[in-house]
Amino acid sequence: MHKTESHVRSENLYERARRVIPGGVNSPVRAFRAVGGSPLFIARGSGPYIFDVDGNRYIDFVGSWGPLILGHAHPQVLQAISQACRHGTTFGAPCQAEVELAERVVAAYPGLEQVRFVSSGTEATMSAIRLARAATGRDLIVKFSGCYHGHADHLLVAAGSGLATFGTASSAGVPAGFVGATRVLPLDDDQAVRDLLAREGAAIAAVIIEPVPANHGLLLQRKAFLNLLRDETRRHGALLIFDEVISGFRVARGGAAEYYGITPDMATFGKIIGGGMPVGAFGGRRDVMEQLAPLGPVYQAGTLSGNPVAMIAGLTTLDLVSAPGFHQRLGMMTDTLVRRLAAAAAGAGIALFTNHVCGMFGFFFTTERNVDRYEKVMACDVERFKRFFHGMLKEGVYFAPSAFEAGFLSAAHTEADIDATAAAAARVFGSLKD
Ligand code: KE4
Repeated sequence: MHKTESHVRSENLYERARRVIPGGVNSPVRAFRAVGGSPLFIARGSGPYIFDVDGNRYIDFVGSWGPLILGHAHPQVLQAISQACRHGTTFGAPCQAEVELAERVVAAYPGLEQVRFVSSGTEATMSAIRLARAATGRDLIVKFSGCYHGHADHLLVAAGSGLATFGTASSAGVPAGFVGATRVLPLDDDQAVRDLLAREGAAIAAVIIEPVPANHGLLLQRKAFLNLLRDETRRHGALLIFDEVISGFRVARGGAAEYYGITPDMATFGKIIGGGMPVGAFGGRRDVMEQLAPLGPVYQAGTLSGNPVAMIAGLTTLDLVSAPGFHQRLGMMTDTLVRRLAAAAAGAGIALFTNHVCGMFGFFFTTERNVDRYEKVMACDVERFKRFFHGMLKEGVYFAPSAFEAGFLSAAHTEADIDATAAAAARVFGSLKD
Protein backbone atom coordinates (compact mmCIF):
# COMPACT_ATOMS: atom_id res chain seq x y z
CA MET A 1 0.00 0.00 0.00
CA HIS A 2 1.23 3.48 -0.86
CA LYS A 3 2.10 5.14 2.48
CA THR A 4 2.17 8.92 2.44
CA GLU A 5 5.23 10.53 3.92
CA SER A 6 6.06 14.20 4.39
CA HIS A 7 3.71 17.06 3.61
CA VAL A 8 6.26 19.82 4.04
CA ARG A 9 5.69 21.42 0.62
CA SER A 10 1.92 21.47 1.20
CA GLU A 11 2.44 23.08 4.59
CA ASN A 12 4.75 25.75 3.14
CA LEU A 13 2.31 26.51 0.33
CA TYR A 14 -0.55 26.69 2.81
CA GLU A 15 1.43 29.24 4.85
CA ARG A 16 1.94 31.37 1.72
CA ALA A 17 -1.67 30.87 0.59
CA ARG A 18 -3.11 32.12 3.86
CA ARG A 19 -1.32 35.45 3.39
CA VAL A 20 -3.05 36.25 0.11
CA ILE A 21 -6.20 34.07 -0.03
CA PRO A 22 -8.76 34.06 2.81
CA GLY A 23 -8.24 30.83 4.76
CA GLY A 24 -5.71 29.83 2.11
CA VAL A 25 -8.41 28.34 -0.10
CA ASN A 26 -10.79 29.37 -2.85
CA SER A 27 -13.63 27.24 -1.51
CA PRO A 28 -14.12 26.67 2.23
CA VAL A 29 -14.49 22.88 2.35
CA ARG A 30 -10.94 22.48 0.95
CA ALA A 31 -9.40 23.98 4.09
CA PHE A 32 -9.65 20.75 6.14
CA ARG A 33 -11.29 22.72 8.96
CA ALA A 34 -13.96 20.02 9.26
CA VAL A 35 -11.31 17.30 9.84
CA GLY A 36 -8.35 19.20 11.29
CA GLY A 37 -4.84 19.48 9.95
CA SER A 38 -3.82 21.47 6.89
CA PRO A 39 -4.91 20.85 3.32
CA LEU A 40 -2.87 18.97 0.77
CA PHE A 41 -1.81 20.97 -2.26
CA ILE A 42 -2.32 18.82 -5.35
CA ALA A 43 0.26 18.85 -8.14
CA ARG A 44 -1.51 16.58 -10.63
CA GLY A 45 -4.19 14.01 -11.19
CA SER A 46 -4.18 10.90 -13.32
CA GLY A 47 -7.14 8.54 -13.65
CA PRO A 48 -8.28 7.64 -10.11
CA TYR A 49 -5.22 9.18 -8.47
CA ILE A 50 -4.08 12.57 -7.24
CA PHE A 51 -0.49 13.41 -6.35
CA ASP A 52 0.30 16.11 -3.79
CA VAL A 53 3.20 18.54 -4.11
CA ASP A 54 5.28 16.28 -1.84
CA GLY A 55 4.90 13.43 -4.32
CA ASN A 56 2.44 11.37 -2.27
CA ARG A 57 -0.16 9.43 -4.28
CA TYR A 58 -3.77 9.04 -3.18
CA ILE A 59 -6.70 7.04 -4.50
CA ASP A 60 -9.13 9.92 -5.01
CA PHE A 61 -12.79 9.53 -3.99
CA VAL A 62 -13.56 13.27 -4.24
CA GLY A 63 -12.96 13.75 -7.97
CA SER A 64 -13.12 17.54 -7.61
CA TRP A 65 -16.58 17.12 -5.96
CA GLY A 66 -18.22 15.40 -8.94
CA PRO A 67 -17.03 16.64 -12.36
CA LEU A 68 -14.44 13.90 -12.91
CA ILE A 69 -16.69 10.91 -13.61
CA LEU A 70 -14.06 9.80 -16.16
CA GLY A 71 -11.18 10.26 -13.70
CA HIS A 72 -8.42 12.87 -13.80
CA ALA A 73 -6.80 14.05 -17.05
CA HIS A 74 -8.75 11.76 -19.37
CA PRO A 75 -6.68 11.71 -22.59
CA GLN A 76 -9.64 12.26 -24.93
CA VAL A 77 -10.91 15.19 -22.85
CA LEU A 78 -7.44 16.77 -22.71
CA GLN A 79 -6.97 16.27 -26.45
CA ALA A 80 -10.33 17.93 -27.19
CA ILE A 81 -9.52 20.87 -24.90
CA SER A 82 -6.06 21.46 -26.38
CA GLN A 83 -7.45 21.17 -29.91
CA ALA A 84 -10.16 23.74 -29.11
CA CYS A 85 -7.64 26.10 -27.48
CA ARG A 86 -5.65 26.27 -30.71
CA HIS A 87 -8.59 28.11 -32.29
CA GLY A 88 -9.07 30.50 -29.39
CA THR A 89 -10.52 30.17 -25.90
CA THR A 90 -13.58 32.43 -25.95
CA PHE A 91 -15.38 34.59 -28.48
CA GLY A 92 -18.27 36.18 -26.59
CA ALA A 93 -20.34 35.04 -29.54
CA PRO A 94 -22.22 31.84 -30.42
CA CYS A 95 -20.17 28.81 -31.39
CA GLN A 96 -21.01 25.35 -32.74
CA ALA A 97 -19.88 23.47 -29.62
CA GLU A 98 -22.50 25.09 -27.39
CA VAL A 99 -25.26 24.06 -29.78
CA GLU A 100 -23.98 20.49 -29.82
CA LEU A 101 -23.68 20.31 -26.03
CA ALA A 102 -27.18 21.78 -25.60
CA GLU A 103 -28.51 19.13 -28.00
CA ARG A 104 -26.81 16.38 -25.96
CA VAL A 105 -28.21 17.64 -22.63
CA VAL A 106 -31.73 18.15 -24.00
CA ALA A 107 -31.72 14.72 -25.66
CA ALA A 108 -30.54 12.97 -22.51
CA TYR A 109 -32.77 14.56 -19.86
CA PRO A 110 -36.49 13.78 -19.50
CA GLY A 111 -38.84 16.67 -20.27
CA LEU A 112 -36.09 19.14 -21.19
CA GLU A 113 -36.81 21.23 -24.28
CA GLN A 114 -34.24 24.01 -23.88
CA VAL A 115 -31.15 24.68 -21.78
CA ARG A 116 -28.93 27.67 -21.13
CA PHE A 117 -25.28 27.42 -20.09
CA VAL A 118 -23.59 29.38 -17.31
CA SER A 119 -20.25 28.95 -15.54
CA SER A 120 -21.15 27.35 -12.22
CA GLY A 121 -23.85 25.41 -10.41
CA THR A 122 -24.58 28.47 -8.30
CA GLU A 123 -25.34 30.52 -11.41
CA ALA A 124 -27.54 27.69 -12.67
CA THR A 125 -29.73 27.47 -9.56
CA MET A 126 -29.81 31.24 -9.06
CA SER A 127 -30.99 31.74 -12.65
CA ALA A 128 -33.50 28.87 -12.47
CA ILE A 129 -35.13 30.39 -9.38
CA ARG A 130 -35.38 33.84 -11.00
CA LEU A 131 -36.95 32.27 -14.09
CA ALA A 132 -39.39 30.21 -12.02
CA ARG A 133 -40.52 33.32 -10.13
CA ALA A 134 -41.10 35.18 -13.39
CA ALA A 135 -42.82 32.25 -15.10
CA THR A 136 -45.29 31.80 -12.23
CA GLY A 137 -45.59 35.42 -11.11
CA ARG A 138 -45.01 34.17 -7.56
CA ASP A 139 -42.25 34.92 -5.04
CA LEU A 140 -41.94 32.04 -2.56
CA ILE A 141 -39.37 29.27 -3.04
CA VAL A 142 -39.05 26.09 -0.98
CA LYS A 143 -35.82 24.26 -0.27
CA PHE A 144 -34.92 21.42 2.10
CA SER A 145 -32.63 21.39 5.12
CA GLY A 146 -29.69 19.21 4.22
CA CYS A 147 -29.69 20.34 0.59
CA TYR A 148 -27.21 22.82 -0.87
CA HIS A 149 -27.78 24.66 -4.13
CA GLY A 150 -24.72 26.94 -4.30
CA HIS A 151 -24.17 30.26 -2.58
CA ALA A 152 -26.80 32.61 -4.07
CA ASP A 153 -28.11 34.76 -1.21
CA HIS A 154 -31.69 33.49 -1.23
CA LEU A 155 -30.53 29.87 -1.09
CA LEU A 156 -28.13 30.29 1.84
CA VAL A 157 -30.95 29.51 4.22
CA ALA A 158 -31.01 27.19 7.21
CA ALA A 159 -34.09 25.69 8.70
CA GLY A 160 -35.47 27.81 11.48
CA SER A 161 -37.08 26.21 14.52
CA GLY A 162 -39.98 23.85 13.96
CA LEU A 163 -40.84 22.17 10.69
CA ALA A 164 -41.92 24.24 7.69
CA THR A 165 -40.26 27.39 8.76
CA PHE A 166 -39.39 30.84 7.61
CA GLY A 167 -35.79 30.45 6.49
CA THR A 168 -33.11 32.20 8.45
CA ALA A 169 -29.95 33.24 6.63
CA SER A 170 -27.19 30.65 7.08
CA SER A 171 -24.47 33.14 6.13
CA ALA A 172 -23.46 36.56 7.36
CA GLY A 173 -24.06 39.30 4.83
CA VAL A 174 -27.46 38.01 3.72
CA PRO A 175 -30.17 40.49 4.78
CA ALA A 176 -33.30 38.97 6.33
CA GLY A 177 -35.29 40.41 3.44
CA PHE A 178 -33.30 38.29 0.98
CA VAL A 179 -34.48 35.06 2.62
CA GLY A 180 -37.97 36.18 3.62
CA ALA A 181 -39.39 34.46 0.56
CA THR A 182 -37.55 31.19 1.17
CA ARG A 183 -39.21 28.39 3.08
CA VAL A 184 -37.28 25.41 4.44
CA LEU A 185 -38.74 21.92 4.83
CA PRO A 186 -37.20 18.80 6.36
CA LEU A 187 -36.34 16.02 3.94
CA ASP A 188 -38.40 12.85 3.99
CA ASP A 189 -41.43 14.42 5.71
CA ASP A 190 -44.55 13.99 3.57
CA GLN A 191 -46.91 15.74 5.95
CA ALA A 192 -44.68 18.82 6.21
CA VAL A 193 -44.79 19.11 2.41
CA ARG A 194 -48.58 18.75 2.30
CA ASP A 195 -49.10 21.26 5.11
CA LEU A 196 -46.84 23.94 3.58
CA LEU A 197 -48.26 23.55 0.08
CA ALA A 198 -51.81 23.64 1.46
CA ARG A 199 -51.02 26.78 3.43
CA GLU A 200 -48.91 28.74 0.94
CA GLY A 201 -49.07 26.79 -2.32
CA ALA A 202 -50.76 29.61 -4.22
CA ALA A 203 -47.75 31.85 -3.55
CA ILE A 204 -45.00 29.29 -4.21
CA ALA A 205 -43.03 29.75 -7.43
CA ALA A 206 -40.83 26.68 -7.08
CA VAL A 207 -39.75 23.80 -4.90
CA ILE A 208 -36.07 23.03 -5.42
CA ILE A 209 -34.46 19.81 -4.23
CA GLU A 210 -31.37 17.77 -4.83
CA PRO A 211 -33.26 14.59 -5.85
CA VAL A 212 -30.16 12.74 -4.62
CA PRO A 213 -29.10 14.96 -1.69
CA ALA A 214 -25.30 14.81 -1.51
CA ASN A 215 -24.28 17.87 0.48
CA HIS A 216 -24.66 16.48 3.96
CA GLY A 217 -23.34 13.09 3.12
CA LEU A 218 -25.60 11.06 0.82
CA LEU A 219 -29.23 11.26 2.00
CA LEU A 220 -31.12 8.96 -0.35
CA GLN A 221 -34.83 9.82 -0.48
CA ARG A 222 -37.81 7.54 -1.01
CA LYS A 223 -39.20 7.63 -4.55
CA ALA A 224 -42.62 8.18 -2.94
CA PHE A 225 -41.33 11.39 -1.34
CA LEU A 226 -40.07 12.73 -4.67
CA ASN A 227 -43.36 11.71 -6.31
CA LEU A 228 -45.23 13.60 -3.60
CA LEU A 229 -43.23 16.74 -4.49
CA ARG A 230 -44.11 16.19 -8.15
CA ASP A 231 -47.82 15.80 -7.38
CA GLU A 232 -48.10 18.61 -4.82
CA THR A 233 -46.22 21.18 -6.96
CA ARG A 234 -48.35 20.31 -9.99
CA ARG A 235 -51.54 20.56 -7.88
CA HIS A 236 -50.61 24.03 -6.66
CA GLY A 237 -49.14 25.40 -9.89
CA ALA A 238 -45.58 25.62 -8.54
CA LEU A 239 -42.56 24.49 -10.56
CA LEU A 240 -40.52 21.49 -9.39
CA ILE A 241 -36.80 22.06 -9.88
CA PHE A 242 -34.40 19.09 -9.65
CA ASP A 243 -30.95 20.37 -8.77
CA GLU A 244 -28.87 17.79 -10.64
CA VAL A 245 -25.57 19.65 -10.44
CA ILE A 246 -24.08 16.55 -8.81
CA SER A 247 -26.47 13.75 -9.88
CA GLY A 248 -26.86 14.83 -13.52
CA PHE A 249 -25.25 12.25 -15.85
CA ARG A 250 -23.85 10.49 -12.75
CA VAL A 251 -26.69 8.42 -11.24
CA ALA A 252 -27.95 7.76 -14.79
CA ARG A 253 -27.49 9.39 -18.18
CA GLY A 254 -30.77 11.23 -17.56
CA GLY A 255 -29.86 11.96 -13.95
CA ALA A 256 -32.23 11.34 -11.06
CA ALA A 257 -35.19 12.10 -13.34
CA GLU A 258 -34.38 8.96 -15.32
CA TYR A 259 -33.28 7.00 -12.24
CA TYR A 260 -36.57 7.63 -10.38
CA GLY A 261 -38.79 8.05 -13.47
CA ILE A 262 -39.95 11.50 -12.28
CA THR A 263 -39.87 14.50 -14.64
CA PRO A 264 -39.39 17.92 -13.00
CA ASP A 265 -40.43 21.21 -14.62
CA MET A 266 -36.84 22.47 -14.56
CA ALA A 267 -33.42 21.04 -13.83
CA THR A 268 -30.00 22.47 -13.06
CA PHE A 269 -26.68 20.95 -14.02
CA GLY A 270 -22.95 21.50 -13.49
CA LYS A 271 -19.76 19.54 -12.84
CA ILE A 272 -19.91 16.54 -15.27
CA ILE A 273 -21.38 18.58 -18.16
CA GLY A 274 -18.24 20.73 -18.05
CA GLY A 275 -15.83 17.80 -18.09
CA GLY A 276 -13.67 19.54 -15.47
CA MET A 277 -14.04 23.03 -16.93
CA PRO A 278 -16.32 25.70 -15.36
CA VAL A 279 -19.83 24.98 -16.66
CA GLY A 280 -23.35 25.06 -15.22
CA ALA A 281 -26.70 24.89 -16.99
CA PHE A 282 -30.41 25.22 -16.31
CA GLY A 283 -33.22 23.95 -18.48
CA GLY A 284 -36.89 23.22 -18.76
CA ARG A 285 -39.95 23.40 -20.96
CA ARG A 286 -39.75 25.82 -23.90
CA ASP A 287 -42.64 27.98 -22.63
CA VAL A 288 -40.69 28.62 -19.41
CA MET A 289 -37.21 28.99 -20.95
CA GLU A 290 -38.38 31.45 -23.60
CA GLN A 291 -39.14 33.96 -20.89
CA LEU A 292 -35.38 34.51 -20.74
CA ALA A 293 -33.70 37.48 -22.43
CA PRO A 294 -33.34 38.16 -25.30
CA LEU A 295 -36.82 36.71 -25.93
CA GLY A 296 -38.53 37.46 -22.67
CA PRO A 297 -38.39 39.73 -19.62
CA VAL A 298 -36.06 37.63 -17.41
CA TYR A 299 -32.50 38.91 -17.57
CA GLN A 300 -29.61 36.45 -17.26
CA ALA A 301 -26.15 36.63 -18.84
CA GLY A 302 -22.48 35.54 -18.61
CA THR A 303 -19.22 36.51 -20.28
CA LEU A 304 -17.87 32.98 -20.59
CA SER A 305 -21.20 31.18 -20.84
CA GLY A 306 -20.96 28.61 -23.65
CA ASN A 307 -17.28 29.22 -24.39
CA PRO A 308 -15.89 26.70 -26.88
CA VAL A 309 -13.23 25.18 -24.60
CA ALA A 310 -15.62 24.37 -21.75
CA MET A 311 -18.25 23.20 -24.20
CA ILE A 312 -15.90 20.78 -25.97
CA ALA A 313 -14.75 19.42 -22.60
CA GLY A 314 -18.38 18.76 -21.71
CA LEU A 315 -19.20 17.33 -25.13
CA THR A 316 -16.31 14.87 -25.01
CA THR A 317 -17.24 13.83 -21.48
CA LEU A 318 -20.94 13.32 -22.24
CA ASP A 319 -20.12 11.26 -25.33
CA LEU A 320 -17.88 8.98 -23.26
CA VAL A 321 -20.45 8.81 -20.43
CA SER A 322 -23.14 7.86 -22.96
CA ALA A 323 -21.25 4.74 -24.09
CA PRO A 324 -23.31 1.54 -23.71
CA GLY A 325 -22.93 -0.01 -20.26
CA PHE A 326 -21.10 2.99 -18.75
CA HIS A 327 -23.48 3.53 -15.85
CA GLN A 328 -24.06 -0.19 -15.34
CA ARG A 329 -20.33 -0.72 -14.77
CA LEU A 330 -19.96 2.38 -12.61
CA GLY A 331 -22.94 1.25 -10.54
CA MET A 332 -21.45 -2.20 -10.01
CA MET A 333 -18.09 -0.74 -8.99
CA THR A 334 -19.83 1.59 -6.53
CA ASP A 335 -21.78 -1.31 -5.05
CA THR A 336 -18.59 -3.36 -4.67
CA LEU A 337 -16.69 -0.51 -2.99
CA VAL A 338 -19.45 0.18 -0.47
CA ARG A 339 -20.00 -3.50 0.33
CA ARG A 340 -16.27 -3.90 0.98
CA LEU A 341 -16.17 -0.79 3.22
CA ALA A 342 -19.21 -2.00 5.18
CA ALA A 343 -17.64 -5.44 5.60
CA ALA A 344 -14.38 -3.91 6.82
CA ALA A 345 -16.25 -1.83 9.41
CA ALA A 346 -18.31 -4.82 10.56
CA GLY A 347 -15.16 -6.91 10.80
CA ALA A 348 -13.67 -4.30 13.15
CA GLY A 349 -16.89 -3.95 15.15
CA ILE A 350 -17.37 -0.32 14.04
CA ALA A 351 -20.96 0.96 13.67
CA LEU A 352 -21.15 2.34 10.14
CA PHE A 353 -24.17 3.21 8.00
CA THR A 354 -23.42 3.21 4.28
CA ASN A 355 -25.49 4.08 1.26
CA HIS A 356 -24.84 4.46 -2.42
CA VAL A 357 -26.24 5.08 -5.87
CA CYS A 358 -24.41 4.81 -9.19
CA GLY A 359 -21.15 6.72 -8.90
CA MET A 360 -21.78 8.16 -5.42
CA PHE A 361 -21.65 6.85 -1.88
CA GLY A 362 -21.95 7.93 1.72
CA PHE A 363 -20.93 6.55 5.07
CA PHE A 364 -21.80 7.71 8.57
CA PHE A 365 -20.38 6.57 11.89
CA THR A 366 -23.68 5.83 13.62
CA THR A 367 -25.88 2.96 14.74
CA GLU A 368 -28.78 4.60 12.84
CA ARG A 369 -30.14 2.12 10.31
CA ASN A 370 -31.10 4.79 7.77
CA VAL A 371 -29.61 8.28 7.53
CA ASP A 372 -31.95 10.14 5.16
CA ARG A 373 -32.39 13.56 6.71
CA TYR A 374 -30.31 16.39 8.11
CA GLU A 375 -31.21 15.77 11.76
CA LYS A 376 -29.89 12.19 11.63
CA VAL A 377 -26.63 13.32 10.02
CA MET A 378 -25.98 15.73 12.87
CA ALA A 379 -26.23 12.84 15.35
CA CYS A 380 -23.35 10.95 13.71
CA ASP A 381 -19.90 10.55 15.30
CA VAL A 382 -17.88 13.27 13.58
CA GLU A 383 -14.82 12.73 15.78
CA ARG A 384 -14.64 9.13 14.60
CA PHE A 385 -14.99 10.32 10.99
CA LYS A 386 -12.03 12.69 11.48
CA ARG A 387 -9.83 9.87 12.77
CA PHE A 388 -10.94 7.65 9.88
CA PHE A 389 -10.26 10.42 7.34
CA HIS A 390 -6.70 11.00 8.56
CA GLY A 391 -6.01 7.30 8.97
CA MET A 392 -7.02 6.70 5.36
CA LEU A 393 -5.01 9.69 4.20
CA LYS A 394 -1.91 8.12 5.75
CA GLU A 395 -2.82 4.94 3.85
CA GLY A 396 -2.95 6.90 0.58
CA VAL A 397 -6.74 7.18 0.24
CA TYR A 398 -8.38 10.61 -0.14
CA PHE A 399 -11.99 10.92 1.00
CA ALA A 400 -13.88 14.23 1.25
CA PRO A 401 -12.38 16.29 4.12
CA SER A 402 -15.78 16.59 5.82
CA ALA A 403 -18.25 14.17 7.42
CA PHE A 404 -20.95 16.09 5.58
CA GLU A 405 -20.00 15.38 1.98
CA ALA A 406 -20.51 12.44 -0.36
CA GLY A 407 -17.91 10.20 -1.99
CA PHE A 408 -17.46 9.97 -5.75
CA LEU A 409 -16.32 7.09 -7.93
CA SER A 410 -15.06 7.41 -11.50
CA ALA A 411 -14.82 5.08 -14.47
CA ALA A 412 -11.05 5.15 -13.92
CA HIS A 413 -11.19 3.36 -10.55
CA THR A 414 -10.32 -0.32 -10.82
CA GLU A 415 -10.92 -3.47 -8.77
CA ALA A 416 -7.33 -3.14 -7.56
CA ASP A 417 -8.08 0.37 -6.23
CA ILE A 418 -11.13 -0.99 -4.42
CA ASP A 419 -9.13 -3.89 -2.99
CA ALA A 420 -6.45 -1.49 -1.73
CA THR A 421 -9.06 0.86 -0.26
CA ALA A 422 -10.85 -1.98 1.53
CA ALA A 423 -7.60 -3.35 2.96
CA ALA A 424 -6.62 0.13 4.19
CA ALA A 425 -10.08 0.65 5.67
CA ALA A 426 -9.84 -2.63 7.60
CA ARG A 427 -6.60 -1.45 9.18
CA VAL A 428 -7.95 2.02 9.98
CA PHE A 429 -11.30 0.81 11.31
CA GLY A 430 -9.29 -1.50 13.57
CA SER A 431 -7.44 1.52 14.95
CA LEU A 432 -10.70 3.30 15.79
CA LYS A 433 -11.80 0.81 18.40
CA ASP A 434 -10.03 2.40 21.33
P1 KE4 B 1 -20.88 25.47 -7.85
O1 KE4 B 1 -21.31 26.92 -7.78
O2 KE4 B 1 -19.94 25.10 -6.69
O3 KE4 B 1 -20.33 25.06 -9.21
O4 KE4 B 1 -22.19 24.57 -7.66
C1 KE4 B 1 -23.03 24.79 -6.55
C2 KE4 B 1 -23.84 23.55 -6.29
C3 KE4 B 1 -25.17 23.52 -6.67
N1 KE4 B 1 -25.95 22.43 -6.46
C4 KE4 B 1 -25.43 21.32 -5.88
C5 KE4 B 1 -26.32 20.13 -5.66
C6 KE4 B 1 -24.07 21.29 -5.48
O5 KE4 B 1 -23.57 20.17 -4.88
C7 KE4 B 1 -23.25 22.41 -5.68
C8 KE4 B 1 -21.79 22.46 -5.24
N2 KE4 B 1 -21.30 21.28 -4.61
C9 KE4 B 1 -20.18 21.47 -3.70
C10 KE4 B 1 -19.82 20.09 -3.13
N3 KE4 B 1 -20.66 19.66 -2.11
C11 KE4 B 1 -19.01 22.10 -4.40
C12 KE4 B 1 -17.71 22.01 -3.63
C13 KE4 B 1 -17.33 23.32 -3.02
O6 KE4 B 1 -18.23 24.09 -2.61
O7 KE4 B 1 -16.11 23.56 -2.96
